[in-house]
Amino acid sequence: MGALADARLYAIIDTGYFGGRSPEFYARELVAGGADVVQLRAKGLSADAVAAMGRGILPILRDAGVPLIVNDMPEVARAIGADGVHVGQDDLPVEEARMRAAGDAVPRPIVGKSTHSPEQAFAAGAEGADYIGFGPLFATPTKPDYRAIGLSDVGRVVAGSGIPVFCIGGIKLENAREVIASGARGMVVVSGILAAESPRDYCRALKALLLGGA
Ligand code: 3NM
Repeated sequence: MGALADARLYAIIDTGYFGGRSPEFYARELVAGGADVVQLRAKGLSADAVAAMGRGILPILRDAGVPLIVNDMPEVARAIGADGVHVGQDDLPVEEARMRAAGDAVPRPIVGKSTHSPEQAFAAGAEGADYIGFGPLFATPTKPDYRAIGLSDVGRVVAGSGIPVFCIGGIKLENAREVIASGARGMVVVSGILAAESPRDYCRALKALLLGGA
């Protein structure tokens, strides 16, 4: 599996954006486009439904060495042998999430945490998170109740948090350069990728920007 420290493009298979295409389709596209980490996010679905979806995409991701993170549901991560779990500010503490997600297949799961201010970002590092999401940088319909925090703190959060930081929220190809210029090394893109006619090409273009080649 690619080291989290080297991961640049983090994609989310979010059931809210499927538009008739399957999770397996997305998993193949994301892998082909160079996504380094993939999360499964299925707000409002039952644990069984999320587990079934996870089991469908896990072999595709494993073959490519791309870790699968399950949003919010550590027991599902454990049941399917996913690589980790992602929690929000109002969810389980990091160590409890890690304990619940741990199993024979993955004894020390990755735990990521959403953060929405520099204070939360630094606290998540101290709490033992393996990585953080930092955002939403821009207003986004994918997380409608959150205030956009802008780019001004990105540089110091990336420099000071001590763990990988993935900027998130309203990032598209059109503004990715700006995000990178503000200090981002890694980013999460949801609707931009999933709604693209070719998610694979969209990922490739983002990855090229992140690697400084475009
Ligand atoms: N978490 P899009 S913003 C899932 O700030 C999520 O914690 C956020 O989706 C956070 O790329 C967000 O479609 C939505 O804007 C990101």
